[in-house]
Amino acid sequence: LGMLGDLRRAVDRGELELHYQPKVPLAGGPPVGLEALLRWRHPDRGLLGPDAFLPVAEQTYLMRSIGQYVLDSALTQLAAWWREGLTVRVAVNVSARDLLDVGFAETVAAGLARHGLPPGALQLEITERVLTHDPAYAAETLDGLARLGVRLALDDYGTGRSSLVSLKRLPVEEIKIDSSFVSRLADCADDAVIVRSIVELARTLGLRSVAEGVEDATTAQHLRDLGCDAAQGWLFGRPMDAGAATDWLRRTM
Ligand code: G
Ligand code: G
Ligand code: NA
Ligand code: MN
Repeated sequence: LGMLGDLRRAVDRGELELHYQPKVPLAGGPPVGLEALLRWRHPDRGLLGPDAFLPVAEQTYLMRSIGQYVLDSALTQLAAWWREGLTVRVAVNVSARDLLDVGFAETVAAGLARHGLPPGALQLEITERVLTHDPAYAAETLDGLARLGVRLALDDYGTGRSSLVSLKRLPVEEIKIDSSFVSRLADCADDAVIVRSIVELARTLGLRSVAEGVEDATTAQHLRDLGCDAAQGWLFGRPMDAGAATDWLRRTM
């Protein structure tokens, strides 16, 4: 209860913020996008990651406000970057709660229009978990958004929270290879086989492959050798607050 009350105040007082982590092409060149990652600037406990509070929020009505905050904040930042000529793409994580909202597609479309952004500037990251409540309805909503031009990525691929069924059902353009396979790529033959097969699956289907959790140059080179398109991880950039992400974009684009 304490946590929930704190979190409710946090939403009201604007203690939530988005950080941004780059996704970069392994061949070099400008970023393919930035992933928005939620943080709570807690007055006593410092900066908290989503694992510390989202599982609690997801059980409650608060998740709806949090989802609205995340979308609105990401679009506001994205519009500021576009006005400055930093025409990057931002990826937002979608929750199960977002997809239960009857007006979700309209909310996204209206937000893009209000900020004068083309739908292709926004990407939504989806795990299979967010589809479970009502898969048919969720797929319909995501289909509508994709027809509008919003991009979809299948997150945590290979974990069972993202499977071949979702890949077939949804109009995704990007597969994010789960960091659990990427982190041991150099020392674990099984993980190397798994990553290779996901990269080949993506290539065959004409989708971008993005490896998550790339921490060192050896892993990045393995991924290049496997033909993986892009990477996200500490080697290329930590999640940064909006100011640091803006500096990073100005240096990089
Ligand atoms: O931020 P961190 O790197 O600790 O992310 C942990 C998990 O929290 C990720 O799996 C991500 O999908 C989820 N997450 C991060 N930000 C958001 C957000 O804004 N909304 C939702 N629904 N999930 C998020
Ligand atoms: O949405 P998803 O759960 O995939 O979010 C990615 C998570 O991975 C976030 O919690 C993010 O902070 C974390 N992360 C990003 N880059 C790295 C990295 O290079 N190493 C590790 N260990 N974690 C990372
Ligand atoms: Na994600
Ligand atoms: Mn992921």
